[in-house]
Amino acid sequence: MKILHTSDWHIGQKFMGKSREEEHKAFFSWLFETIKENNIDLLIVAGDIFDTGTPPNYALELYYNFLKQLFSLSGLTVIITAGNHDSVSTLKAPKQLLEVMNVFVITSGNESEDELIPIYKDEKLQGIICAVPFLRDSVVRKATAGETMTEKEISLNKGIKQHYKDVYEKAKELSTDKKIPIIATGHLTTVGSRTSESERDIYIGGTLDIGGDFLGKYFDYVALGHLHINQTVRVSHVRYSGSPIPLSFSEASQKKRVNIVTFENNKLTVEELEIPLYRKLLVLKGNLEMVKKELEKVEDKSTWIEIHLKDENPMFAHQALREYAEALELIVLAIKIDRTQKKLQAKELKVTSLDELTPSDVFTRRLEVEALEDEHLKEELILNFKSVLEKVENR
Ligand SMILES: [Mn+2]
Repeated sequence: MKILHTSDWHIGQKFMGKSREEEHKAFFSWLFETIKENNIDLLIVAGDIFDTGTPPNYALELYYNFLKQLFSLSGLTVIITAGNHDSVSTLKAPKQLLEVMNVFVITSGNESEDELIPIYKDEKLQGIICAVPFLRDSVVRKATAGETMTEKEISLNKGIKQHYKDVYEKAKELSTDKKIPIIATGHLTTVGSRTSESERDIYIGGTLDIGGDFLGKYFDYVALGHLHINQTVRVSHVRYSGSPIPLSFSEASQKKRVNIVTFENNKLTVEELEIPLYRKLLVLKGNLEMVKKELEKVEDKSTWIEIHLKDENPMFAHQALREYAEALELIVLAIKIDRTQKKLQAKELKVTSLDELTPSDVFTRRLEVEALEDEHLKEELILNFKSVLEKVENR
């Protein structure tokens, strides 16, 4: 059995005002060819299909067109699980229709959904997939009034672990002794993994103590999503595929990959396949003269550039760089002024654009303006805001 594991497509992402449509199109056509050439039996997408709960129409069109294209490959099964960015209802709406095309969509992991998907080839059972989506708090934990944050954390951790144990037990039953691989998916931050700046914290105040060793104990392979860096988590069969395109400038230097997972006579091999980069993201650092020289070296005019400016005269340098980049026909999406500069005036701080901030960032910054001395109150406010935000985002 050959599996292609990918995640965090974030179709429809608006990146500092720019669309990622061309990059996603290029990725999908590469992915289609890759699936075909490698004779993939199963495609797993481990969450965050769309960037927001209400994706733009072009994003939905890309998604459905790609699924339709995959349907032309006979014998391919597709498993799609929801991430924290996805709206359960948006993903779920075409669930039954997609099943006709061998595409299985798992959105919440609550009792109404069957997370077990047996994979057959030539009428022989090849493996069982425990398709676990991003587990929302309400699915794994019964809220009790008056709980402290620590108590919430403990019961959340317990709930998630229990969920994985249960689904494993069911898979074991279904496999009835045959030595076939049992594979799980997941959308979470695990202990011991590396994060980039663009992944949101997904559980309110929740620090998970779930690591690769816990998941690896039960399953023969764990296809994870949420983190955008391709990596293994403590054991070599628990992995993140990472996102197919860089989703923030902090990911500019990362190689993007998918995992090709092969089980042959119960032996596992994983190949990390590099995805060709369609558009380069570039971060340049230094003072006016240094950045100017770096800009001159940029050959590919389609590159998206972010500048971290550290200059004696930031206002002047900022304007000069804008003009210089324009003359060179380069696309500079943001110029950030280094805050450690001495004598930085308040009016010069207006360099961060709203596009690079999450709602939580905005709230935290607004809070900084208030002269709140009670640190505890501040924390409570942030947690309450996150809780409201989660409800809005998970609608
Ligand atoms: Mn995510």
